[in-house]
Amino acid sequence: MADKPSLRSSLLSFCLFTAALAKKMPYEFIVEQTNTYILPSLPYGYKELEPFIDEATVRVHHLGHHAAYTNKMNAAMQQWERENEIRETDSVVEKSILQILHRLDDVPEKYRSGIRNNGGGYVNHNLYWSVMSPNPNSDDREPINQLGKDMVENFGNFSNFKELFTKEALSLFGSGYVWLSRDINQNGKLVISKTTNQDSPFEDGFLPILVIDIWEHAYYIKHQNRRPKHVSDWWNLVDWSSVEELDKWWKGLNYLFHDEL
Ligand code: MN3
Repeated sequence: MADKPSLRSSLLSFCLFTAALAKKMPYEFIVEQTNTYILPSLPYGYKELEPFIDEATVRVHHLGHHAAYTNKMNAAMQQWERENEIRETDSVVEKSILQILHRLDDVPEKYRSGIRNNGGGYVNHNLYWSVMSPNPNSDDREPINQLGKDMVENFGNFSNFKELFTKEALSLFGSGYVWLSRDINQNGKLVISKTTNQDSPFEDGFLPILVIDIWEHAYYIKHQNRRPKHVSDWWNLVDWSSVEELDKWWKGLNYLFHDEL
């Protein structure tokens, strides 16, 4: 007679099952302490951002560009870890990529540009995917709750904020990102900033809660050189409840940015 599964093994399978169901948001990966990061899966299907971002763009952006940054960052982290393994007290794997980018000057020069470009590329894309969601009916979306209030305090009203953010996105020269962040040096004040290439806002002590990717790879298949169209389409996809979740998530992680890092 076959044994009945014990309570303990039933519980264990249940936990494994629910853990598999509770999918992590892409931003949650960036605080892991490891030298091998994985490409997060997207919180929506490749087609689901249509009609604002087409399936072909999302596929190549995630499986091509984001995957390449992930692999190259891991290669750089592993090389750094391997070559420094003798210094047990300063192990790379004791810091997350986020902490490393926050203190980029501490990275030995030999690995710095690899980590800046590919580590930045990994983290920036994890954030980018996290704050969009499908909006096939073009519903109006605006921040509410505390973020909505802070936005009024900082920018007067939501449409002023949108206008300022759009202006930054259209005026950025070359490739980069525009961010809305909390400035940890100004008591969490909301700030709009730009970064070029794959630089991250962490170097400036900003905790990003919203980001648009304005590299041409983010829109060229659909819009060719029409960046304004990419920006106006993207506003439809911004998911303000995800932005608020990310904002709350950072509040729980403030300790990561204390000086003793
Ligand atoms: Mn990109």
